[in-house]
Amino acid sequence: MAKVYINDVKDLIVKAGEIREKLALATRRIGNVHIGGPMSATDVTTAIYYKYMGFDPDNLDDPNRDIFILSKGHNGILLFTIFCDMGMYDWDLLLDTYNTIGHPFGAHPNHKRVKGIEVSSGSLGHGLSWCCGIAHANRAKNIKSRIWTLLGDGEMEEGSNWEAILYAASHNLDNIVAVVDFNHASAAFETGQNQRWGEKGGPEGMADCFRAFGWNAVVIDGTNMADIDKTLSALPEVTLNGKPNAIICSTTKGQGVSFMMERPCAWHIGGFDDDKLKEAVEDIKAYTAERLAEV
Ligand SMILES: Cc1ncc(C[n+]2csc(CCOP(=O)(O)OP(=O)(O)O)c2C)c(N)n1
Ligand SMILES: [Mg+2]
Repeated sequence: MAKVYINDVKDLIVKAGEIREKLALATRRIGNVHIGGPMSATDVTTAIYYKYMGFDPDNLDDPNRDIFILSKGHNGILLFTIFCDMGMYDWDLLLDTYNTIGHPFGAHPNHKRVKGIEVSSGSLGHGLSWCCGIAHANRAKNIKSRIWTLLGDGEMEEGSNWEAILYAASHNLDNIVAVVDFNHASAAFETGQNQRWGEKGGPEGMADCFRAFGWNAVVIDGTNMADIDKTLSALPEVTLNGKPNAIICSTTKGQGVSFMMERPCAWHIGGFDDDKLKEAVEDIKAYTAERLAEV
């Protein structure tokens, strides 16, 4: 049975705040972690895992389950934190062993070593191709679950994505949902410095590119849980013969922590000392309270 852990938008906002605080703590304890991307992707990933994909740690082999592929694999700490929050792993074990040889939690997720990880990732630009393969296999078995993938805006400059995007639409793989965390920065560049998206540039331009390749595409405020919730609940039913769906989430790298949002490229990877941790946690609490007040 597909599980819904959290239904209410306010409760999803609270959960996203908790996940961000845990990410901040992880950044202090681990010392050096990809943090800007996980912070910006927290809201949409929380909504997907706790409400929309029916994620069930006790039924990870269920052939009818939804599948989530973290195409931007460098954000693995976000999934590991969610898994710990769901009780699948011990939180202290994660923080004590992260990125240590001989232990399961690498900086990038390893499918062979961490249950819940469907596909090992880290080399950018492959999630969508995986989606195409799994989507075909499911269609052959008449399985109508969704195949989700989370991509970065920088990652979208990888040409392999666009092969998969063209392929998915050509083959009517409407069981695929591509979620792009458009946080306006890659590792060292503001988005748009390397490549401009369509006529308009930015998230709207990227959505036009998806549409030109035959997808349904929407741009949403990826920091607004009510928008995220509305969009995910309105995804068209899977028919196994329609258009794939793209959701471009406009966010800021480091979302929720002002010193990171002010210098997004400086916070692709980083570590906190005690002062930075305190500042980050205070910010996250204030940010979460503001978000709650809006709904
Ligand atoms: C094929 C490949 N090229 C380069 C890298 C190195 N790299 C890791 S993260 C990153 C930037 C990714 O930016 P984005 O997709 O926007 O991710 P986010 O901002 O969400 O962290 C790069 C270039 C990689 N992991 N894989
Ligand atoms: Mg980015």
